[in-house]
Amino acid sequence: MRIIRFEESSGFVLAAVTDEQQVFPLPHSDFMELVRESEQQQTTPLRLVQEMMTSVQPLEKKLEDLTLLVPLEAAEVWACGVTYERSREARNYEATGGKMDSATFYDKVYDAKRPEIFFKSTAARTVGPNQDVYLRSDSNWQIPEPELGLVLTREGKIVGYTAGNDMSCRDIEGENPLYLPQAKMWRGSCSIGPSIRLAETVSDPYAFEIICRIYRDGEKVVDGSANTSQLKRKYEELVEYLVRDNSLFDGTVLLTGTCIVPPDDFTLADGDRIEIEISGIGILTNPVKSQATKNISI
Ligand code: DO4
Ligand code: MG
Repeated sequence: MRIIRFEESSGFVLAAVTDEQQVFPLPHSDFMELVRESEQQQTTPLRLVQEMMTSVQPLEKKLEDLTLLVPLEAAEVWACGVTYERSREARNYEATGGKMDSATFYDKVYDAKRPEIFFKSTAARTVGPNQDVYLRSDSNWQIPEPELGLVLTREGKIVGYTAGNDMSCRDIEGENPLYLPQAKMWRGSCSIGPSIRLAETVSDPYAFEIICRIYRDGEKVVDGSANTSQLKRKYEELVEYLVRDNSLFDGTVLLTGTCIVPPDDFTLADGDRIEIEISGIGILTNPVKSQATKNISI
C-alpha cells in the first residue's frame, strides 16, 4: 500500500492511496494528516486507508497518468553518511585524491558508535518525481546518492519509507570535509518520492532492493544496485541520534546513506536523467539541469 500526492488539472493537490491497480483519493492534505487521524481513531494508517478504500470511488486515471508531487512536504530532510562500506570507500577515494594510503575520519565514523547525521534539505529545496534536480555551478564532480528515506513522526516513530536522492559534490567534500554543507545543500539538491510505503506493510525493512540508473542522450551510462541488508547500522539507532535533544517536525525524512556510487570518472551533466528505484516504493525519476536554466527565488 503506497501513499502519493498529485496535482489535478485544476491545480488542486490531493493525497491518494494506491494498491497498484487503482488509485483512491484520500480526504487528507498529506500523509502525516492520515497518520494523526489514525492515532486519534486508535487504529493504524493501513487500517484507516483500507476502510476508506471501501467507501470512495477509485480515480478514472491510472497512476502513471497522474502528475505526481513530493509524497509529503517535509519541512526538514536529514541524512546519514558512511553507513555502507561502499560509501566509506568512495569518501576515502575523494579525500585522499585516489591514493587511499592512510586511514581517514571516514574510517573512524564508519566504526564509531555515533553515526554521521547532517542537515540535508528544506521543503523549498526538495523536489518530487519528474521535477528537475540541479547541478552546482562550482563543482566538476557531481553524483546522485540513491538512498532509502525514513518518514518520521515528530516523536521519531518510523511510519513510512520513501526513496531519496542526496545529490552530492565529490570534489567539494573531498577538498575539505568542513565544506560538507556546500557539497550537499543547494537549490534542487534533494528529491524524494514517488510514494510513501506504509511502514506497517513492510515485513523486513532490511531487504529493500535499491537500483540507480542514469541516462545520457538516450543511453544508460550508469546502472548500479544495492540492498539495505548491507547497511552497517539499524534504523532505530540512526533515529535515536537524530531525535536526541532535538525537535522534529511531523513528516521529517531521514535519508539512510548511499551504497551506490557511480564510477570515479563519472560526473552528472545537464540533460541527464536519474532513476532511483526501490522495491515496493517505485521509481523516482529526475531530469538534471544546470543552474543556468533555473529560475527560482529561495
Ligand atoms: O560523509 C559524507 C556524506 C556521505 C553520504 O552522504 C552517504 O554516505 O550517503
Ligand atoms: Mg548520502
